[in-house]
Amino acid sequence: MTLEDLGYNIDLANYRKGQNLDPFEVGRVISEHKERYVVKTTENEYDAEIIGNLRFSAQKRSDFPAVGDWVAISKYDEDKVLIHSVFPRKTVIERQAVGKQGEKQIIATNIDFAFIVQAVDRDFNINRIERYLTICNASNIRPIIILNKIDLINEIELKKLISEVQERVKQVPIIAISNETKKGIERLKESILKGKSYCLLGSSGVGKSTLLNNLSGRQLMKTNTISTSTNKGRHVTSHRELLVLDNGGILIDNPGMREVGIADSSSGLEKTFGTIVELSKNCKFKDCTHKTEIDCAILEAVSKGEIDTDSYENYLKMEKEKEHFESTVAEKRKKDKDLGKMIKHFKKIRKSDKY
Ligand SMILES: Nc1nc2c(ncn2[C@@H]2O[C@H](COP(=O)(O)OP(=O)(O)OP(=O)(O)O)[C@@H](O)[C@H]2O)c(=O)[nH]1
Ligand SMILES: [Mg+2]
Ligand SMILES: [Zn+2]
Repeated sequence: MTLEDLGYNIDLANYRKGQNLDPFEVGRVISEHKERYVVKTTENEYDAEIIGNLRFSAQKRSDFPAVGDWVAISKYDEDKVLIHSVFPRKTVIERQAVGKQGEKQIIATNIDFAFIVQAVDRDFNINRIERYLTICNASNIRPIIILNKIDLINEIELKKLISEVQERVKQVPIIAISNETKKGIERLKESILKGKSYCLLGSSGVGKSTLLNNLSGRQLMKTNTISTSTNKGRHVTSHRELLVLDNGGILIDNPGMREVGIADSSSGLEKTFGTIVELSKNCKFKDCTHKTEIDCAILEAVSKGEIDTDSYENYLKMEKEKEHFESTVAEKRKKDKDLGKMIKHFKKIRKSDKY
């Protein structure tokens, strides 16, 4: 195995040189669990921890290594390494951290393509597809929609679902598969490119890990073996994991996500809802909210049926989440600044007290 097999490229090599990181080994983070990492190199998989300096200088969660990251490491034991630094990320797929307003959680880094997996049974939801598209588009990750479990429906039902998706989501490939009958798996396998990194996204139970096992031809990931009807909402995959397939594709499995909150994804929304954003330039008011205003180009297009009503509502909802995220971040910054001022003020008083 070479570093290139893990996704290493010329940009990373140049960075390594520029930063004088040659004395260190490099590897890729393939799993993360509570600040313990597994780093894969050409030779081995190591248990890894970050050096104190890196922890000390980290200001936010995203300064810590994440699955998909390239890191500079040094060996200190047979199969243990220390992480000294994280290479700049080419792409980051992230969401609003669950339960932590104004904070982001990284799902994976340095991803080229994302498989947005939905099962065609009760999981099917185009609003949620648009949500995943938004977090992919925010970082130039190319999305591919996978409709799984097509063994559960007939041809006509499948055709209907596909055209429903195509109605709202333009220019994103859709691949229909079944892990059960293996239909579509070969086609999907052939589309996977050597040296490119793929991330599997989707709710719990849609069959991400089963798909990964099918693509690799091995039982690498634990999957849900209990009947799904008695097993609602139980996650089987507990953390992210990176695997290299025989055909050279690099795949990252994820635990299912219940919430895909939008953070500061302006560019993601713009790209996902291109028509809506483009049309908004024709609204009469510059700060049009597209809800009640007169001469709103978007409301007009919705009433004419040129824009799908569900898509419009979904866009407004995510736009609101984005604004909420941004204002929470701004508030936090202001608080920190005020606190800083206060500390300065008290220091001054204490100083003058001495005399
Ligand atoms: N009928 C049918 N069942 C499938 C298919 N693919 C997966 N399953 C079943 O769906 C269940 C969940 O599969 P997993 O692969 O564990 O799902 P997951 O997306 O990895 O779930 P989390 O790890 O919890 O996020 C298992 O019982 C699988 O056997 C399929 O194509 N058809
Ligand atoms: Mg899984
Ligand atoms: Zn408007």
